[in-house]
Amino acid sequence: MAKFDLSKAHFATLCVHGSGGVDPQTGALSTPIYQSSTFAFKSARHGAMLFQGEGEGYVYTRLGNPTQAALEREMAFLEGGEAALAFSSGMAAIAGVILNLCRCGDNLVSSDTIYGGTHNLYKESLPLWGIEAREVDATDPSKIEEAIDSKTRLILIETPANPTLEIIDIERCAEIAHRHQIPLVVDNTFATPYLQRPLEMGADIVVHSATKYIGGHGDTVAGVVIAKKDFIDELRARILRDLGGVISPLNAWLLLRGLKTLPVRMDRHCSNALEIAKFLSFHPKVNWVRYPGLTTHPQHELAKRQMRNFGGMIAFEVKGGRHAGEKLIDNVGLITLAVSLGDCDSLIEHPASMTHSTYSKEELAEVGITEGLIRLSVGLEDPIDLIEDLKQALSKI
Ligand code: LCS
Repeated sequence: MAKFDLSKAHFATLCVHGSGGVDPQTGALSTPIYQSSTFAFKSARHGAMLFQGEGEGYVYTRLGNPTQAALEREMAFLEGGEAALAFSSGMAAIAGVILNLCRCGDNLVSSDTIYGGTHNLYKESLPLWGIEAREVDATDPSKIEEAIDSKTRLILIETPANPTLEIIDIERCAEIAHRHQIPLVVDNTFATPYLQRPLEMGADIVVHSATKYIGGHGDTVAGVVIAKKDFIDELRARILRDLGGVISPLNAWLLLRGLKTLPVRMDRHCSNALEIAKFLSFHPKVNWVRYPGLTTHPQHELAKRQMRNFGGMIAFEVKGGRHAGEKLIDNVGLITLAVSLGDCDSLIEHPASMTHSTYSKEELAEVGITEGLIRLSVGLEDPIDLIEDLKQALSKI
């Protein structure tokens, strides 16, 4: 059979074929789930060689597994990176990157509006290991530069940001990072590589909570890091080997299956979200709506420049603040009241008391997560039904 050169393939083709295609041994179309903890060596010498990092072959699933490798190959393709490493969760991926770059006494500079779990890592755990996280308003990249000193080892930004949907200028942050000879890490969870490719804009490392759009079906917790091969090799040899946050073969396979439909799902998430954002903007009981695709979004022009489309996440506040917002989320029927995001099912939640309850009251106010802010992850249902559900819930306020 003729061979297709995947290096010339377009994004949707890579989503379907990027993991390596048909299994050469069995002809299986779907990547096999290598549900094995260990792998037999061909001889004592072969085993000893693999332990020295020489020769081809697998040793033990904490160090690598063929299903995990297929996922990593595909994620590297999709982000346009040299290599990738999968983790057991997005938090394991983020903590792994930080611990691989920082030693006791070092610091990192980060955007201040980020997932509440990452903020908790910064505030509660990193200080125990002597690492300081400096959180600044990165919508003004000069604030990042002001916070950098000789002990700064990385810049980490999340864009679009969870949950305010702030957009941060990746190219400008990369330029600052490189002037100071440190890497820029971008959490690309909200956008996915279909909507935004940070490495092409100068970022050095991309991290994902693959739990979200990469998996896409609300059934898997996982993380992925994409970077240069040297960095990934070190991350595998030190962080994965010693801290052990490995993805299971079954979860790697679930992500591979999810990836096959990523562009189709993202197109629908984006069109549904735009329709709902417009509906909410014109509703008399809604105070404000934040969606990067609306011209009213303060960084709409930047979002247009660095994203292909604007994603499936919306933040909004109803008139009457927190109390009215609670009434709304208690009255939706089709939309599910739950954290997480990026699933086929639409999910709604209240960040100040849920995903971002790790921020103090003062911190919430400072980064613009208002008491009344409601976060909506727009799913793949018919938008008419979603609007109907929001309409009836709004009528109860
Ligand atoms: N990065 C971002 C942007 C996230 O939204 C999350 C999780 C993580 C990293 C951590 O990934 P995990 O370990 O959960 O795979 N965000 C969540 C959220 O907003 N609701 O529930 C989890």
